[in-house]
Amino acid sequence: TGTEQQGTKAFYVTTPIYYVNDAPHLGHAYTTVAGDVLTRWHRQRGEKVWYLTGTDEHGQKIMRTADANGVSPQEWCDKLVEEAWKPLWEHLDIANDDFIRTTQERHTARVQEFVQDLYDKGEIYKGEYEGPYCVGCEEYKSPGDLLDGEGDFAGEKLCPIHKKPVEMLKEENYFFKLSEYGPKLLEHYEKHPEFIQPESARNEVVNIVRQGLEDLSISRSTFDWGVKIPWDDKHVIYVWIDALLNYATAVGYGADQKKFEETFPADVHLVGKDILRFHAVIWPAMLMAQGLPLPGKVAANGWLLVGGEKMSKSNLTGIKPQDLTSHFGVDAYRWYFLRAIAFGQDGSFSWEDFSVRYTSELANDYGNLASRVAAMVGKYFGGTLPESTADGEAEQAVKDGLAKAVAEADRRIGDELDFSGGILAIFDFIKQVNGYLTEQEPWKVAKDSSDEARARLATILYTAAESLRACAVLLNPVMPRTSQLLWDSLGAEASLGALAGQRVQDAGRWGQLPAGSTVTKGAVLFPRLEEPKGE
Ligand code: ME8
Repeated sequence: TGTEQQGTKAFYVTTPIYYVNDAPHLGHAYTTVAGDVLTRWHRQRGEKVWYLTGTDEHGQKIMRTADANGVSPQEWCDKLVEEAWKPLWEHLDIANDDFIRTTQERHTARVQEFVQDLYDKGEIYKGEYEGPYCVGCEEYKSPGDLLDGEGDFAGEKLCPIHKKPVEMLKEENYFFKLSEYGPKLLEHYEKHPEFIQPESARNEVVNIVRQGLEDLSISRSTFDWGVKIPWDDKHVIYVWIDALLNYATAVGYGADQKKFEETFPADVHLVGKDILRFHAVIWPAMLMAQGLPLPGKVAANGWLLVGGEKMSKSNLTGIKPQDLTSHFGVDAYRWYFLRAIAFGQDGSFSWEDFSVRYTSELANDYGNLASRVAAMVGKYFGGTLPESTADGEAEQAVKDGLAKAVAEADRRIGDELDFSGGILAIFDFIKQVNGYLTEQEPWKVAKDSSDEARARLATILYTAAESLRACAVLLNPVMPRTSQLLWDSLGAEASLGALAGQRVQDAGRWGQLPAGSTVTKGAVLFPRLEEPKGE
């Protein structure tokens, strides 16, 4: 971007690295889009940013899926990554800076070093473990958390998340002395109330740790699809230890000290609430054990629900992200889930709700405003943006409204990860500008050819166009394609330069779009939706 300062630490954001046992669904895309909007926002603050995503490729779940499909685990992962995961992120305009795969040498070699180091420090010992294990979660469960099976599963104990039977496993394992880190973790949560977001997630974690932590089994010896324990190759490293370390290995841990120091630790780990314990308990304890700095924040998003249940690979009810983008478009897709669901809470997706919001907020409020303003500048001023010379109270109210929207969106999206609140602030401003036009009635003012009326008309249209200039900047992290169309239609590229170079926090500085800009009626920002095709 040309704005990156050498030597300063990047604002570093991660998504979970996703299991490649199947193709991505709406839930994975939800977290990844949120991270993309957050990092685009910070880039547009002029900060140096690093956005990481990737795939988690080891463990039993992947191994069994590959077996069932008659290919090796590596072949399976390669195929899924290249044919499903990477193409989806490209399709959704995800601007990640790197994509880590846990089967890459740059990762596995460093994972071994990390674990060896902990072993040498006496943080790891050999012991035996027996307990119920859920392969879906790749996690030993507490017996008290299990559900009683019914019907086909009568007499069996079920994982509360996957609703599938757990397996009793007994293994000789290596253990990490997690139990010793409880007090230090509690102290950290206490000192850094912002460490876990939202509040409900923080309370949940504090409760877990207060109840006392057990040592964590960090190796498996009953299968071999994983990173080998360096001092005992009958064992592979537990997939979660392997996976969490991606956040360090991807940014140069043990390999590129400069890169590592300029990036690590993450400012924000975005995670679903199902994997909060790994990120807010185990991961910081691993870092403490190595004397490495802890992340700034673990932000848990809620679940996208289908029929009241967590949307997952098994109960997808057939909706792929592409099924929605082909109907609503990529930008509307990126916007919808962040707009409609309070980040951190669960939310139900519905086709109807998406359609209603698309039509009222995107097409009517935002898209129509843009096309009306461009049409009027064309009709009354030959497509050349006129100068604003008759500013009064009504214009001041618009300027004040914009300043408020900018401050609020910047705080909510950039600092608080309150995407819906930030987007709402911008759309409230859009409503205000629509209301301004309705009151000022430029189409009536245009009927009067006096100098005074022409000056009013020029002022009204300038005010609306300059407001749209700011909207294009503020909504660029959320809807980059639409913002570019609007930017082009305002003639802003020629006078103000690239959209990506516009600072979000400066978007409210009035008068940036110069009079004389060539305004054209560009493509329709949000086309009318087709009737959904019947089955
Ligand atoms: O847990 N609603 O991978 P995973 C919202 N490999 N978000 C959802 C969701 C839903 N219904 N379903 C999935 C793993 N997600 C591990 C992570 S990280 C070191 C290792 C999102 O493929 C959410 O972010 O099961 C969740 O945490 C993640 O996908 C889990 O993806």
